[in-house]
Amino acid sequence: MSAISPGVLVEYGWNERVLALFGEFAPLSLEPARVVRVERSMCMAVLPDGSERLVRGAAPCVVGDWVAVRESTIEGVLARWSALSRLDPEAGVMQMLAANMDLVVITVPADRASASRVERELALAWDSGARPLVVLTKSDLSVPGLEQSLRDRLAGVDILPTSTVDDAGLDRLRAQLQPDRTGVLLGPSGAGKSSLANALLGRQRFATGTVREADARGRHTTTSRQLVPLPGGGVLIDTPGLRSLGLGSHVGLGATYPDIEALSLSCRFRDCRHDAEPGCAVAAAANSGGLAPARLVSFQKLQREIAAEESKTDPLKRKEELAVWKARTKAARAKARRPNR
Ligand SMILES: Nc1nc2c(ncn2[C@@H]2O[C@H](COP(=O)(O)OP(=O)(O)OP(=O)(O)O)[C@@H](O)[C@H]2O)c(=O)[nH]1
Ligand SMILES: [Mg+2]
Ligand SMILES: [Zn+2]
Repeated sequence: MSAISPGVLVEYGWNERVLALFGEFAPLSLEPARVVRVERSMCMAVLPDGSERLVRGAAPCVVGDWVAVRESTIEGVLARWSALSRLDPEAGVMQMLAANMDLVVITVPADRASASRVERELALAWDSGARPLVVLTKSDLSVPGLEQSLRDRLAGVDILPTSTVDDAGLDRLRAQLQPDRTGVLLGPSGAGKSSLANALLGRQRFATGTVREADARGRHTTTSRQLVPLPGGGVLIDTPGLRSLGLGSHVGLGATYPDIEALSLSCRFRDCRHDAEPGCAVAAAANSGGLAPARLVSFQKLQREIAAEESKTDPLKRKEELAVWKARTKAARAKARRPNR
């Protein structure tokens, strides 16, 4: 067995962990490579000598994947330690967006911050197996109190304000990725993901687009997912802003809503949905100011979305869902017949 020489892959995040994962392929005298871009079923991968090559294999690959190749054939995809996926709105199945990240950088534009979108992104980030970091982009446009109100709403999540106008927060973001961590940028179109990538790169590698005057929405400038090494260490994956970020049936909400999870231990019913059940500690907290009512609303929305996905695949769940809705309609009708109570 010849020694593996990772060459420039060190710049692309190669470390002891990847070396260990590559172990099973090493005796086959295959070369390690990292997928830096995906076009349809073909992957562009970077090799130890720094060259980029279109490679193909039996299994689909995704940006961030570590692969073992022979010429232009992928002989194996290394086990992924994290994978960011969303529900594909057209196919109705999970679509993998990126793999082998250590950090999911959730970008929230200060001029159009949506806490409920962040909560959805946090749920996907926690599900990926990587650690989420919320970055408040365009902090030069922020209004006083925005950062604090996001912090309050998101219950203890780290928030890092950044700006590519005055370079605020860039060193702290760099430090999160050094020396060999991979981060993926997630966020709405126009959030400033590509601008942030360019700022960390120190050059205009990615195209950026203006946002619409009227509503500060982006124009979907980025169209593919691309991985780049950062000067000074660390790796970043730029992605297009996605309109739809559906949660799959397997996604849990506990890590995104630890406050609600803790409160729910005091609900009367163990399977309480915090939706008008008697003895609900979560609803009580929302009524008394201990929990932002908007946070509970967005939790319930995501919970319903996950349940709907579950019922599509699990007939027993579907029956349970129907029973709940029947009981609710019955209760609502009974209430309507007794308007004075
Ligand atoms: N004021 C201000 N504007 C910024 C900042 N960062 C980016 N912008 C502007 O925001 C707009 C959108 O930036 P992009 O980097 O293209 O946004 P994106 O998230 O990559 O968008 P998509 O590729 O469409 O998903 C551009 O007009 C940028 O100049 C910032 O820190 N401050
Ligand atoms: Mg972009
Ligand atoms: Zn409850």
